[in-house]
Amino acid sequence: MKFIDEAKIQVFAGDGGNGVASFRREKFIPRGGPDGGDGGRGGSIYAIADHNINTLVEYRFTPLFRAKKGENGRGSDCYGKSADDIILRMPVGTVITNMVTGEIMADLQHHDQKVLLAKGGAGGLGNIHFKSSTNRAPRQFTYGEPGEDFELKLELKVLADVGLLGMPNAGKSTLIRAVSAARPKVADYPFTTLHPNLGVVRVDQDRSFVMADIPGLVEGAAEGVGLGHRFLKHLARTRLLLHVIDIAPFDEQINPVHEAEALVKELKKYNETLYQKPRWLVLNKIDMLPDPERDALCHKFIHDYGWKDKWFGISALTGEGCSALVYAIMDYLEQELAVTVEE
Ligand SMILES: Nc1nc2c(ncn2[C@@H]2O[C@H](COP(=O)(O)OP(=O)(O)OP(=O)(O)O)[C@@H](O)[C@H]2O)c(=O)[nH]1
Ligand SMILES: [Mg+2]
Repeated sequence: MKFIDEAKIQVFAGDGGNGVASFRREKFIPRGGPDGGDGGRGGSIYAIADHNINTLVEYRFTPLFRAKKGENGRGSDCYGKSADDIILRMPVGTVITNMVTGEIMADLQHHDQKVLLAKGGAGGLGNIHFKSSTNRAPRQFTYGEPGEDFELKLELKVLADVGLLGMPNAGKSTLIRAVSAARPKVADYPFTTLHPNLGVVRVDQDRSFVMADIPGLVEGAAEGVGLGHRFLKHLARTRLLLHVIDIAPFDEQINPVHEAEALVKELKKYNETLYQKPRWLVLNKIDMLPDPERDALCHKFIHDYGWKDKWFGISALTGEGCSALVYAIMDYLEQELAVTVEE
């Protein structure tokens, strides 16, 4: 299924049913009192997070939801029936924004989380409520209240601990395949990955983290070159970025150091916060380097690039170095979590 990460919808809660003015009419009761019932409540609209759903695609096809009006009250003390609520199932990670005010109405973080989007109108009152000692035959009743309606933007921001960042063909999808059960397509042409993929990396029985593979980024992405940079928003909530670099490009003209610099420049252009996020370098495709010089070539890259932080040399294809990488990530995430909890 195609991965859709944005949709606009309109939701209309139902109006409340009207109350009614009515009087008891029975054969031997000449002046029966008021018996007009209340109107029913209009249907409300809720969003509920469901981890079995991973796209907003259906909201592209059905962008409008209208809950029913509550029934009007009737005579003989009959209350109108309330209308059914509408429940919209959305992926975990969906952020719902009011398009008019810009206010965030919901941020669905866990499975089964339920949020009211538009409240159905209350039913009106029937004339039974207006009876008093001075007015035994009230003709008053009230109308049902209108239901709320909103224009909403839905945005799916995947929830991953670690995000992969890199030029097309760097081997991001190959890496996520090597360390998780995710099976994104891998091919030797750029922009194989067109939508984000999530993989659960199981380190041991009860330790795991989620990795996100996103489409490749190229120089000029901010200006729309390639697939642009809008996919970077999926990295917004990650705690660590892995910058995957093809250390042995097929084309001799390509200088990995320049490639890495160009990518980071795009990252910075996109968003300073993302740029400031902890980032490790992953030098991929070391299997392509001549064996005796492997280490020396990796170190040369790190030196030329002027990198001071953590880095790993791996082959996503053969799996070399991947488990060391995975354990280091797990340790880092656990430590970082411990610090956050202490604070
Ligand atoms: N020799 C070798 N080839 C690799 C390695 N990792 C990936 N490749 C190859 O590089 C090509 C691109 O790999 P992908 O995993 O599709 O790259 P990507 O970064 O996901 O690319 P996009 O989705 O286009 O951004 C494929 O032909 C892979 O088989 C590696 O460690 N060694
Ligand atoms: Mg890919």
